[in-house]
Amino acid sequence: MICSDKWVVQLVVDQCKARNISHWVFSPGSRNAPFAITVDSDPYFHTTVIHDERSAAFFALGMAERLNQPVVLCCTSGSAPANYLPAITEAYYRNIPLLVVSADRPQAWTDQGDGQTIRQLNLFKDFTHSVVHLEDGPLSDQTLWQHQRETAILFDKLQHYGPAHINVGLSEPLYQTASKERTFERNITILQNFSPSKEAIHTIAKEIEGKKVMVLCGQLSEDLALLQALELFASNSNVVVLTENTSNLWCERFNACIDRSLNRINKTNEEDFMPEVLISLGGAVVSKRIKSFLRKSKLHMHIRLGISFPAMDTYQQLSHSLVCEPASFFQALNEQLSNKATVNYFGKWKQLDYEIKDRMPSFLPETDLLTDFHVYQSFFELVPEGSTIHMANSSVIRYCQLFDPIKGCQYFANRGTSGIDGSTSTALGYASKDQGLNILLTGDVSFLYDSNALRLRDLAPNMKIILINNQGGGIFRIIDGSKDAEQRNRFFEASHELKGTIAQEYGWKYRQCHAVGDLEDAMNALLYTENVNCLEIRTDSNQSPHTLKDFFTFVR
Ligand SMILES: Cc1ncc(C[n+]2csc(CCOP(=O)(O)OP(=O)(O)O)c2C)c(N)n1
Repeated sequence: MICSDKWVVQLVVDQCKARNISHWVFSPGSRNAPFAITVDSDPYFHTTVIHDERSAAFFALGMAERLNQPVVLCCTSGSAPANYLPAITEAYYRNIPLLVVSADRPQAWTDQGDGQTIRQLNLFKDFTHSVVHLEDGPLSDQTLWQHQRETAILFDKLQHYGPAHINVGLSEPLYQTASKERTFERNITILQNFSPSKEAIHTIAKEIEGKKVMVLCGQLSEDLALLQALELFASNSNVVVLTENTSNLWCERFNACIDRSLNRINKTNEEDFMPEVLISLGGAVVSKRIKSFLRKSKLHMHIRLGISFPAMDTYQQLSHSLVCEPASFFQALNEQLSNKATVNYFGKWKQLDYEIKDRMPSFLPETDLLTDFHVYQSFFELVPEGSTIHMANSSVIRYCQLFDPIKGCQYFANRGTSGIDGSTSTALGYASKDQGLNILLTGDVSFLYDSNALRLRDLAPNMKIILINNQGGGIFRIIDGSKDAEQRNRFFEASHELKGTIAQEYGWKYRQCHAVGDLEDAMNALLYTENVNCLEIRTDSNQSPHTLKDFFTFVR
């Protein structure tokens, strides 16, 4: 079959076909020629041609009403799409699904005196439920993902709510054709107010039966109902539940240290560990490794659960978003699963976890210098059950993911935007309304950034601070790229000689620790006595990344 050689044009047409949208009303012009060529060459489509865009749009409105399905309006650039506005306003207030596909110059040419070029992107902004701009250009994985995702969501909204607009920047030549070699369709279904009815859950239960299912939990508040439902769901041998400490879900069957486990998976065995079905819930996931692992996996489906950001496509394969409480989803699913042992996906992941757990205690850093790793190792051994742990961003939260969460502790971090600017203030604000022991683990840059918060000590007398001073942004010695960059020291790590003594000036009972030999005593003094409530631990910034690397090698 012949089509325009422009892949963005093929993508829009494929998306229409995938959703059974077959009626197009064209108004003649040059810029929209690639659409005319593509649609006209496919006998699946029904086309009507009307010169006057104003009339064409009302004509399409009538068609959509009679057919009870979306109709596409396609015109050239300039004042042409502006003439669609009256009909679009009518459609908007009556929920009639008209899709405007307006051809445009590439955005770079807007307001540059090129013929028939106006600011058309926002023409229908107030009277459509979704506006997407696509741009002609080389086909890259990232642009394809973005265009497919944005249009998939737009089509989902079009069918539920009414008019939508796709503006397409196209460059010349416009009339060149190609033979159709692939389809660019992608479907995302977003079910608002999803209620886990028997029928809906039955369909999902059938889809996932016998498949490798991974549940990935991001940041969540403690939720007993969810925990119980997930525990039961995890008893299926084809299910693995991955959590992070910020998920605040603890169960022996879950894998709570994702990076530690992924460290043992390599190219030769990764397929065995990749899921076929992904169910994700909660907010941000800390592990970068799991994100790239899942983007590489060939998912049969990805179901996203929860109320916020239903269209977020972190793993680039979102297929269904169910806007509902995750606990009620798993409760309903548990009632319908037969729990037949078909594939031991759980065992594979859990074995990794157990093997690492066995090896962890024998890892002793091969250095006399005090490193960041020593601090976390000691902290997770000594921290009292039931504490509330606040983690500042950058390497602190990443190190904390390497240790099994302590049962009964709660974990918090500003992972909405991962800023280093307010971790101390946030932790103090939380502690000021909490009765129990609150502990903040922070790096030196975050600590100094938010040092004004130290004045708030009296508002949260139950707060203890552990400042891990590696004399700069230690994270930049760990992450690929920055760790070897010539500019690392000055521009990224921004190393300094400042100390946390400022805490003393605000009345904190401050202690310093410089040596491995003093660590346990200092940590105990902070955690178990009234004598210290701010402990600064000076670690060796050169040695720390090496010890972290040694750890990963040791538990591989
Ligand atoms: C407001 C803000 N500015 C800049 C950054 C970029 N950034 C991320 S980590 C980091 C350094 C953090 O250093 P530190 O708090 O000492 O933690 P470490 O990495 O040493 O654990 C910076 C500047 C950010 N996340 N947020």
